[in-house]
Amino acid sequence: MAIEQVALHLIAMPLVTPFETSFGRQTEREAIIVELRSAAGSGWGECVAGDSPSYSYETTDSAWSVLSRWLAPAVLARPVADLADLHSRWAWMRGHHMARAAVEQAAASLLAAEQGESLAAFIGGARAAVPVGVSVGIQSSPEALVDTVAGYLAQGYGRVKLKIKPGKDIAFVKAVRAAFPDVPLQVDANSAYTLADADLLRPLDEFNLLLIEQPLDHDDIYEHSLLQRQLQTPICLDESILTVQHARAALELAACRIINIKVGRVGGLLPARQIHDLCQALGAPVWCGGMLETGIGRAANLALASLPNFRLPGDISASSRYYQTDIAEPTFSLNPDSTISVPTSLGLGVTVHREALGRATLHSATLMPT
Ligand code: OSB
Ligand code: MG
Repeated sequence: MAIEQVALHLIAMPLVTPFETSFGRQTEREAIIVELRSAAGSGWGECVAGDSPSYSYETTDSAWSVLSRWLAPAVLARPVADLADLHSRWAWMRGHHMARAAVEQAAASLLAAEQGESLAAFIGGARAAVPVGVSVGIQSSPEALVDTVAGYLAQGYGRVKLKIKPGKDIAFVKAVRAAFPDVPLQVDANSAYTLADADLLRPLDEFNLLLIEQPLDHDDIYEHSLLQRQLQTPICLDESILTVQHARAALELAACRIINIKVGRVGGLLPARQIHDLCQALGAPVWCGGMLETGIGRAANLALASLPNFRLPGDISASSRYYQTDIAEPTFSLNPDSTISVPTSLGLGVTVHREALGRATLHSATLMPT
């Protein structure tokens, strides 16, 4: 499959409700949409890097640079045979996984369509619908959090993730657990604690949580292994797992028992599947994390989460939980059993709405073979 042009679109989309984590409060989502133009039409990918280097060192600025200077020329250089061929072209490069993943997702969508398959089938997914939950930002008080959670439960979400940070943790989780004794519940600290806070975290064992996500530093697998020994609740790593090697180290050191897989963080669907397969072989469940994606990234997340070892609900909520108007159609809605259906049409399974994309776009550039 020959790629004739690469278009990059820097977008900004207002969130329906601000999203607060231990990094800060976000009211808008910046992202780069990657469009690969071939004779068969456009393939689309979403680069999930944000405007600031908080969750990751990658930003929309760093990704724009790497995409235009290195990744676009690599994909334009000669026809793409398969995903392994594409990855081999940037195997020399360090990091910048979110930038790589956006190109890979767009190429995977085109390759899947060319083979007459949905993206899910193309990567080996099997399930028609995947269990999902909702990730709830930090609220001003435990009462406000209980109200917010009640709203999402009323919409049908069957699993809730609460963002926590020091001072906004035990009382908040306790209030939600008291109000909803049976709801599957988990927390995400986005690295807001240190090992010295183990006494602060241990009371979380009382609330029957599915997992505690990324309590400690983003690049400290070792200290997570020390913390896991002091907790009954499984630790799940997000920020710490960028590669298959990290996943293996984390599981063999017992730094976690569960891994959150995000396509952007690990550099694409192919490396995501490799981490999925390793975790399956080692007996550890995985689940699909989210980065407040538009419909483009969400479609890829659903395809990924249809693989068999995605055994916990994903952070893949309905489109309306994030955006008033999405840039892709159809939008995703929640089924009554707290699942979202995996797209079955050819390729990515969503169509980009050019006008909506245009309205969200701050800046575009088109790159061609040299
Ligand atoms: O840590 O999982 C995270 C969003 C942006 C950056 C990091 C994270 C998140 C979420 C939101 O938790 C998940 C979603 O897309 O609903
Ligand atoms: Mg997380």
